[in-house]
Amino acid sequence: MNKKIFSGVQPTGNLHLGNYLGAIKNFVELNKDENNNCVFCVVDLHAITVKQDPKELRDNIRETVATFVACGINPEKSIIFNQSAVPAHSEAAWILSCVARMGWLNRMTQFKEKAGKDKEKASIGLYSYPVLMAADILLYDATHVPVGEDQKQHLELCRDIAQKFNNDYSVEDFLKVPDPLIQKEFSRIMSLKDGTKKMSKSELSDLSRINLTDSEDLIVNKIKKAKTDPLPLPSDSKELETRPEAKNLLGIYSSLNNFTLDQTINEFSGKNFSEFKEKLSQVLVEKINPVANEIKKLNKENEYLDKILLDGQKKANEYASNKLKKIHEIVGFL
Ligand code: AQP
Repeated sequence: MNKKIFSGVQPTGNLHLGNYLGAIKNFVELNKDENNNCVFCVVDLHAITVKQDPKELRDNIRETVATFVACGINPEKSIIFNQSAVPAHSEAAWILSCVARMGWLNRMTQFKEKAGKDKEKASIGLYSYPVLMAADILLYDATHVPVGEDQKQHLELCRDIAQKFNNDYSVEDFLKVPDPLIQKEFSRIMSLKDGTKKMSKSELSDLSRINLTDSEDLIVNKIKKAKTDPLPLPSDSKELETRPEAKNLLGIYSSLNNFTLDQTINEFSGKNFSEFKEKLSQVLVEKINPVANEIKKLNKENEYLDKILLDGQKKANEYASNKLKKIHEIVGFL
């Protein structure tokens, strides 16, 4: 079956191992299949839901494109663009926000986590961003959306919004209800400092994550300092339920090598963390070093990166503005 793939990444800083293993690795595989039409969006409108420095934001937009290409996404075989360059996203988001219900948005756990205790001071954009995300996806008739596990709830909301729009306006199947593509295993990579917290760009401590631009020394150092527990590595995956840091590190090793968790457990059962960490650092350096070098090289090629964005914008704009035009007709705008 031909798949229409849409996914987005926020240009909010260095992309990290969680973004790579949870999402971008999957983008690359989907992009290799000639039957798929892939749209990868740098979601800069999402980024400004929390304060951004304008100069850093511009740099981060380009660096996100550089990271896509360095990881293996082919810009000739996919549409890569930044969200703010296609106005249909913001317009469709407004229309869909009149379809979405407050009760649905009130259930979004990511808002609760990101807004923290002082919800009153969070931006309205942070609250309503899942509706913009729904617009992003629905404008391209995406059939499949590859995301990390943390985005599952937002994808469900997107499906609900699509179905309600189709029902409210009696336009069966007009907005395509997309399926999430979430990896079965290792879809949520956790912080190196706390195995119960997601690895994240916005976490203050850089030691909590492996950035895709980290040098060999930094990677080795971060893995050395990664939190563990005093026990030897387990022989059974059940034991990992109460050992989040061990589970996370073994998961990272498995995902990088395309092993199952059980294969990795068999390899290291009874061994101590120092031996395992050495192997983990090795494979991380092997996988990340070439990507880091490529990102650094591409970061100096602004003209090339801007051309990718401009080409992508033209194609994305044509598709999205056509879909928006139909939405206008359905809603009753003149
Ligand atoms: N820790 C993670 N494990 C697995 N997947 C992850 N993703 C993010 N973190 C992990 C997936 O990466 C894609 C892009 O995410 P994003 O950058 O748009 O936003 P995010 O999920 O909010 O990522 P961060 O790092 O936590 O960013 P900040 O700190 O800026 O909010 C998504 O598919 C996401 O699931």
